[in-house]
Formats: sequence, C-alpha cells, structure tokens
Amino acid sequence: MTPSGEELRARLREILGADAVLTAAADCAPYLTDHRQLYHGAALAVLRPRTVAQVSQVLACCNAARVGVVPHGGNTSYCGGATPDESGRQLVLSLQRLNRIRSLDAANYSLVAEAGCILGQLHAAAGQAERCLPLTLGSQGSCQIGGNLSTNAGGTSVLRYGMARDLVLGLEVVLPDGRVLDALSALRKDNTGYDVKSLFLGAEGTLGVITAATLKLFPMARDVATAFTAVTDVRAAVTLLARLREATSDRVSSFELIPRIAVELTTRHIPQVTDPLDRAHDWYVLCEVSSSHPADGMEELLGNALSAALGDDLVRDAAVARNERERAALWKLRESIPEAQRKDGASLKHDIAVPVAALPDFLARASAWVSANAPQGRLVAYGHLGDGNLHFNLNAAPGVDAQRFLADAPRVGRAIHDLVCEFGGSFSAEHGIGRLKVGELEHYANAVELQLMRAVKTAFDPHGIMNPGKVLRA
Ligand code: 2HG
Ligand code: ZN
Repeated sequence: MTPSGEELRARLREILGADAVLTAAADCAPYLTDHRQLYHGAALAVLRPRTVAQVSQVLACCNAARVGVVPHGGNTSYCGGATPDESGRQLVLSLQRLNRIRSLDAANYSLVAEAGCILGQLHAAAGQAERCLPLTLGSQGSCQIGGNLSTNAGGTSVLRYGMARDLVLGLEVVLPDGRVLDALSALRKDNTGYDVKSLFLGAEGTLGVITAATLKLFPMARDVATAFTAVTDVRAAVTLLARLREATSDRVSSFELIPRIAVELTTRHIPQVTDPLDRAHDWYVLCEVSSSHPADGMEELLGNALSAALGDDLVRDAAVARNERERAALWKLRESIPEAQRKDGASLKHDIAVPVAALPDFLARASAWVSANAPQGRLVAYGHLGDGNLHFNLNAAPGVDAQRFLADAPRVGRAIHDLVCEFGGSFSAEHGIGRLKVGELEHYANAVELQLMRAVKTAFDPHGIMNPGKVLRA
C-alpha cells in the first residue's frame, strides 16, 4: 500500500533525524525554484542526508513507496534539472551535507570528493597541493561537484581539458533500489567491460545519485597570459585560435567569443566592469594561454602571435593583462555576461554547438534569421568558441513586452535548433536537458539513440523514481 505523505515523512525522519527533513515552507523555498526562475515546484519534503548510507536508505524507501526523488546540488542548472514538479508528491534530495574531500593523492594527480563539495573549494584544495582541477565555471563559488558531473558541465577550459566527464576517474553512486555502486577507482587505464559509471555522467540524476567522485588533477598553471582582443570578425577569431594553438604548442586554455553588446551590457549593469579597449569593436576574444613551467614565455608567445595577427588584419586591438588584478577584471567581464543579460530583462537562451570551423557560417545564417523573424529580440551571442559552443541568446529589445517575448521561445528555439542540426551541431552543448529541453531531445535525438536511452533508464530505474520528467518523459 502506498504510504501517505505523513507516513513517508515519519519514516524519513527515522532514517535521517528530524533536522534533516525540511517541511516548513520558508525552509523548503530555496530548493523549489530553479536558478532562472523558470519553474516553481512543490515537494513532500527536502531531505539533507549526511552519509552515503543515509542516501541509500532514503532511495530504498522511496523506491518501495514509488515516490520520485529529485537530486539537488548548488541549484545553478539552466534547464530546471534540480527542481521538483508542481505535484507536491516528489522529494528533493539535497547533497549539500555530503561535502568532504575524502582524499587527495598529489602523486597520482587525483582527489576523491563528495557530491556536495563546492567546485571552488575543490580548486582551493588542489591548489594547496600544487595541483589544478581545471573545471572552470562562472558559478564555481556555489555549484557542487555532484551537479557538475551529473550534468556533465562544460565551462571555459573545455578546449584544453574537456568536459566534466573527461575529468572523472571513478564514481560512487547510489542506485534507485539503495544499492551502492562503488566504482571510485583512481586508474587511468581500466578496460574491464562496459564503462557503467560513465552512464551517470550527464544523466542528470535520472539513473541514480552520484555521492562521490575521483577526479583527475593536473599540474598547476604557473605562467599564464591573458588578452582581451578585438578581432576583425568571427572567421578571423577561428583563424586566430588555430594560430595560437600552433604558436603555444597547444597551450591555449580558454578562447571565449564576446560581442560588442556583451561589453555594453556588462559595463552598464555590473559594477566595476569597464571596457578594456579605447574604441568599440564588433567582436572580441578573451584568450588565455598557460604553462606549468613558471618561465615559459607565455606572454611573449601570446604577444608575438597577436602582433602577427594584427599585421594580417585578423586582430584590430588587444589588451594583455599585466597582472592578476587585470586578468581578474577581464574574466569578470566575461563571467558576468549572464548576470548582465538577466539584469537587462527577459532572455531566450540557446546553448548550441557546431564544429568550430562552421561557427562563422552558422552565426551569419542564424543572425540573419533573427533579424528577419524575431526582430523583438536583440542578439547576445557569446561563448566558448574554442570548443564550438555558443550561447546564442536573445534579449527582449527595449519596450518589448517580456511575457510575449518569452511566449515565442518554442518557435524561435525550433528554428535555431533546426539550423544547428543542419550544421551537424547540438541543441544542448553544456547545459543538459533537465525539464526544459525534454521535447527538443525527443525531436532531435535519433530513434535508435532514444530507444537505447529508454532501455538504460528502465534497466537502472524500473519504477521511474529518479528525477522523474527530466531528460526523458515518463
Ligand atoms: C556561460 O558560459 C554559461 O556563461 C551561461 O554557460 C550561459 O547564460 C547563458 O546562456
Ligand atoms: Zn557556457
């Protein structure tokens, strides 16, 4: 017999202790709305376990009761992946109290962290051991590693170090029936059958709950050079990227495309952000090259490559950071673009990827479509040119009604995504599917892929309790 909400809560209090089962509206509120305020859910309770054993008992209990469980990390998802639905019948499972760094092995270049560790906290721990964890996200002060791995987060270092999935050596996962998969290996080589753990990376909590991970570390960057560069156009930016890779022995760690409007929005809305250059240009690149050798001449290599590009009319101007403060200011401009967009008003977001070389043609075609078919939006297209991932976003033009603008999201999104598809690209490069893009996945994934995804879901979670309605519709 299905237990009532009150019976279930009583059982969960027995497992977790009363203080770890939140039910008061004010306590639960922060867990019920997503970062973009797209969804406002309800929940039977918010659970805050302290141990893996407790997570295991909670899932076994919910599996038996057929109650949906929504894993919740730092709540920085762009697709509503960590927000419960409106039924009030689901439970939110916060991982924030599982926040220990279990070990760090400098010689093996690895660390083992629990899901609730804040990404920035892991950066600091790696740094203390003279190592680097290269996953770099604007939200690193609050996002949690469990969420980063569950969504296979990207960020600004992907071109050199890969996505979150590429940084994982091992995982510990609690399965929906309560079993614990201990695959916390620290091996670089392990060819022993199917790579089961990799299925949880990017699964957004729909197959189980990641409770800990072994992550790869790298040598610390000790010679870093950063430049904010005005480029002639987007094609010139793509050429510049290849040149920098060649000139630096492939040590480009970030290569971010920034349009003029993003400089205008950040300087207007974000305190202390200023335009690094004297004159306005249409397109910029924030690029960073780095080496673990403290005197590898990174600044000289970057400077020489930029001077040559200036002579070849790829680059119009550049500001090279002279110290850490200037470097931080350049990164602040880039990282506060989403915040500036939010302060400017309603926006439609398209987290797309195409092959890097196709970006200029894609941008030209997609921008022409927007001018002709969505004049109520102002294009704010920026992002990770180095790996082909663009945030092809639109902000409501001044005077445009926000609700009407947002209501047009499906039409605009479908047109942009159709074009992405034509270019062999992805409609969700780094933000995942969550609840927002379930329909797009059904539309664009090929039939065989979808069948396999459903088969995996059924095999891992036969009663459909894990993050119901996310990634795949029930
Ligand atoms: C970024 O690259 C984030 O800044 C957010 O992925 C992008 O707001 C966005 O669309
Ligand atoms: Zn991004």
